[in-house]
Amino acid sequence: MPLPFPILTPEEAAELIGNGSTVGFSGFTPAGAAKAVPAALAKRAQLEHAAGKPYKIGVLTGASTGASLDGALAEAEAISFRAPYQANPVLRKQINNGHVKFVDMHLSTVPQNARYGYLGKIDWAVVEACDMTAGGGIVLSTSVGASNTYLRLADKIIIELNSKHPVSLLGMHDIFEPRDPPTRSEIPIFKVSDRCGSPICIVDPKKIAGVVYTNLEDESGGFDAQTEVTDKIGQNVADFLVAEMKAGRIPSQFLPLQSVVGNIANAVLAAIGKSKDIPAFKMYTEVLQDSVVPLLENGRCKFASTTALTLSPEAMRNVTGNIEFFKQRVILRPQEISNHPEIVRRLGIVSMNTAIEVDLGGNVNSTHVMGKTLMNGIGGSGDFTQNAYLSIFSCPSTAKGGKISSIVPLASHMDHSEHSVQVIVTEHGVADLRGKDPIDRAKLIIDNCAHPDYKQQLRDYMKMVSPDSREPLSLSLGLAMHRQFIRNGDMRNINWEEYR
Ligand code: 0RQ
Repeated sequence: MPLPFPILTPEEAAELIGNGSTVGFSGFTPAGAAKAVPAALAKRAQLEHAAGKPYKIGVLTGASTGASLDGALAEAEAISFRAPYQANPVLRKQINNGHVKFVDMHLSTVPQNARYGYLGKIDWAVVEACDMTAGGGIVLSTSVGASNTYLRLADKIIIELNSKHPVSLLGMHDIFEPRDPPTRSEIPIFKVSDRCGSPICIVDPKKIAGVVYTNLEDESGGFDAQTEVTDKIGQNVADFLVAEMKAGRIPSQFLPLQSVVGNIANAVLAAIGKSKDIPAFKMYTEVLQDSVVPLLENGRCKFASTTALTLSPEAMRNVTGNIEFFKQRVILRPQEISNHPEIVRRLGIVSMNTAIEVDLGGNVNSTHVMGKTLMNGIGGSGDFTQNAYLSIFSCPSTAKGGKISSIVPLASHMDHSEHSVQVIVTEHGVADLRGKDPIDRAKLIIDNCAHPDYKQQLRDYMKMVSPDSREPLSLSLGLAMHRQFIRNGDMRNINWEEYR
């Protein structure tokens, strides 16, 4: 039976969305992101601008998206406001030069913030689906993110019905939106594989302004090849987890893992996957990336709960080619649930996230280079870190060919505090900060994690911290390595006296 909704071209859909609208798009990473309508909105913006007319929209999503959404809209200078996360170089520049307002948020909190109106009125939801019904049943595609909430809150809806994604994805999603306080009850997930919601989103069909038919692959790229440094970090994390199991602090059946997206995360998962001492494990995470697909296939990973299938086209073909197998092993949840503090704490998750820099107090900066320049955003790293049973941060000990130390006296921006960060890992080793006093933590981080080029200068810094200070902090020298980098382009061989 044909759908009782107007069939629109992407351009016709874009015509409906007026200047100044706020749009909730699907997409958590490029997985499941709307593609055709945002690309048409970008073209429309260029035409309007060429005619001397204003055209910008507020863009809400689950997390980062792909080239057709953040990329095209940023290039067309069509974004006025953006939340909650991005990873696009053009947009990043516009945020950093103040042309686009950006709110960096814990991803689990986005739907609730939208419900309470902190992100403004949501005029449109533009959401990718793999199937839909005449009655307003929507089968989402390769991510859930915040789509279920945007579909419910938006005045009007446009569906991108993407035939690239098989309709047999039906059954992989578990859509559950908690009530708001004071009537919220527990979220009934007690095991990684528990389901508590519906396989589809149900919307008021009167809100559906049209359907745009597409046939487009997700714009998720592959990853850079692993390097010696990322391999070493991965091995250090795996060895640490094995030692924790042997010490009885991780039970023999293991605990669910959370891991971010990226090269380091890929290397960590590869090392855990290969370890003979780590039993088959489960993941409760926000992004499932390529490295997990073979681990699911060979049984090393028994089950994965996520909000996005961030897979390269080849890995996606493996999944869709064997969809019934993967539907028994993967659940796609809303980001409000995949990252929910209640579940993370209940399941005893081991969180594995990535740092830009770590300070000697154990505080982590994941978002801002030299304290001011936004890289991507906090993403879900805070949702997991604050509530994990065991929170691990990894990073290479240096950046920019050794000119920047990732271990610094004082972080130039703080995302994860010493109260939540438990373990630091670089290619040189592991600093287990649990149960340690601040000064002992600082010594451990220098001894075990700092690059040899920086060990002595960090030890010299510690000598200048007042002996009666509880914290490893000199107010005058805390940011001296950053100041030297801005002045000379290199943090090495600092003369501390110059900065006193
Ligand atoms: O810059 O690209 O110009 O070379 O930061 O660093 O080492 O390639 O590592 O890609 O894993 O990113 C923390 C940014 C790490 C990421 C961060 C520069 C470095 C390079 C990238 P170039 P690497 P990664 C997903 C989960 C927070 C949010 C989160 C992140 C670039 O993991 O955004 O967890 N995490 N999201 O050179 C200056 C330093 C630096 C530095 C690294 N100390 N100073 N530059 N870089 N350290 C959320 C979802 O969307 C799903």
